Amino acid sequence: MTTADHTHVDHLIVGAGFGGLCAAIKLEEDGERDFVVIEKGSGVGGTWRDNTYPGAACDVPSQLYSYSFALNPDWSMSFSPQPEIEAYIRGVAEGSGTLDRFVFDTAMTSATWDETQQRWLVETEGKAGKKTYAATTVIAGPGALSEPRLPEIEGIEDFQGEIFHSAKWNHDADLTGKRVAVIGTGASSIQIVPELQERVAHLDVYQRTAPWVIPRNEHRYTKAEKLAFRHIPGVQKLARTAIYWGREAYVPAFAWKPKLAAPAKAMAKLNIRRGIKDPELRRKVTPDYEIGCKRILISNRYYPALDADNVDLITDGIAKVTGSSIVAKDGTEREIDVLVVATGFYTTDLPIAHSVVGSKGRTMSERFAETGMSAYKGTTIPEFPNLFFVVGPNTGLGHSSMVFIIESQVAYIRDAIRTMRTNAYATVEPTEDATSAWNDDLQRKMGPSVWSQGGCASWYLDEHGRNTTLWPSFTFLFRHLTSTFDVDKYVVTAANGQQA
Ligand code: N01
Repeated sequence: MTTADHTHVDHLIVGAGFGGLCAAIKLEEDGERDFVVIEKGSGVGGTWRDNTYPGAACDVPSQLYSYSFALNPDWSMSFSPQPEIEAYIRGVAEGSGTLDRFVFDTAMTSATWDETQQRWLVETEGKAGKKTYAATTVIAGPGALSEPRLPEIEGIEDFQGEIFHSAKWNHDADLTGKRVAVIGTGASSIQIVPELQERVAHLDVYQRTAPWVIPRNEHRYTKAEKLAFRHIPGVQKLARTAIYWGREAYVPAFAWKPKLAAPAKAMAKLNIRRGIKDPELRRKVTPDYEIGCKRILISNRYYPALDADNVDLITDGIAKVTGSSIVAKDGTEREIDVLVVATGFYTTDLPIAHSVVGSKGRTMSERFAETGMSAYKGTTIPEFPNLFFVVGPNTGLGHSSMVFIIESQVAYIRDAIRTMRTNAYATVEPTEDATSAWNDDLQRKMGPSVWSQGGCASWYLDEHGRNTTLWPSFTFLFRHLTSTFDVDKYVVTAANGQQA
């Protein structure tokens, strides 16, 4: 329905990545067809559409990195390259019958709770201009790793050569035979570095903190395996289940008993010895904190690339960037043509939180400044009625597939919407008590874990050192806790505005 200045919809979904698409498909299945998906990019895929850098691939096994309702027997590798994942998501979207309600190249600029209408007024801006939606619910799936973070380095804005972030790769820039620098040594960088090493004249890699890198146990699926996945009932599910439980077995090591992580650490050290001959370089790349504290990376090619003659690893820190060079803190200046900034994303200061205004008239980030970034079950937040996050606070994983978490959250949201329909509730909003109890318990579990106490700084932690991004336990537990909408933990109102 469209009134003079608003288009009314039952549900407005923000983002067309794995999360937003899953929500759209499941709403459709429930007959909740009055929804719109607002997506700032020009297609589905989220992070898998944006991260097209050379070497981009998943570090979670392919079998786990798909929806449970759309298994893919055709993965080519045990860890999928980015183009295959993007194509997979596109294929699922095209087969879902929901794409007619996706609005691409359009960003949500603000969402404000309107108490009178008991709706979200969502302003959007895109190719077709500005538009306001009045939505009963907002399902926010903007992604936890979607807003590139640029480093604050003196002079970087004056650099005259090509400069781009890993998540915004400039494919028009020909790097062949160039002098290139990469800042950062996280998951993106270690995939980029081996690709660039083969192509550029010289590569400088600026490492602030060494990552733990274990071997990538890569396997190309044979024709026979693919046929079995496709035609023999249960084979692919079995493979998926075995990998799932293998991953869950990491949790006790990282969450409670760091000694159990010793084999992973030994594997990573062996990876260094195998990949690097130079003892000084081996020393530089050996981390000084517990394995798992930052995301554990996987690569067979990163260390050999660093050891190549045309690569320098610089660990002295960056003093400044000039028009054509980087000056390290020891004063050494290195001329470059191209600067790749692989410095990660805004994770603990979610950009969307700045533009969502709740029932108390303050933004979500103003609330978070007081409470820390937190939600009830990673999904709902007091003051923000009828707003549901997919991949919200403390739902990230250091060990397994986010698609599992996404499906769990979407199941919870579906049940919430069913509950609202069945009981004619106009609004649902988690209580402050339930939210703080959930988060106190979560932080208690997080406390002793390597994700919080592993002796490193990481994107998991906020500026107070509090881990607001990861789920600190088994994923099956998260699934269990989100299996039904627990309305008793919510303040609910009926359509007349009275508490129900
Ligand atoms: O980003 P990061 P990423 N000066 O934040 C350094 C997922 N992912 O894009 O460690 C100098 O991990 C920073 O140094 P330090 C995955 O979840 C998945 O690589 O903070 N250096 C670090 O080395 C991953 O964890 C895949 O000291 C600076 C690097 O930049 C997440 O995305 C592939 C700096 C940033 O590493 C993010 O990975 C890629 C500065 N001012 C990514 N600022 C898969 O395979 C930052 N750094 C699925």
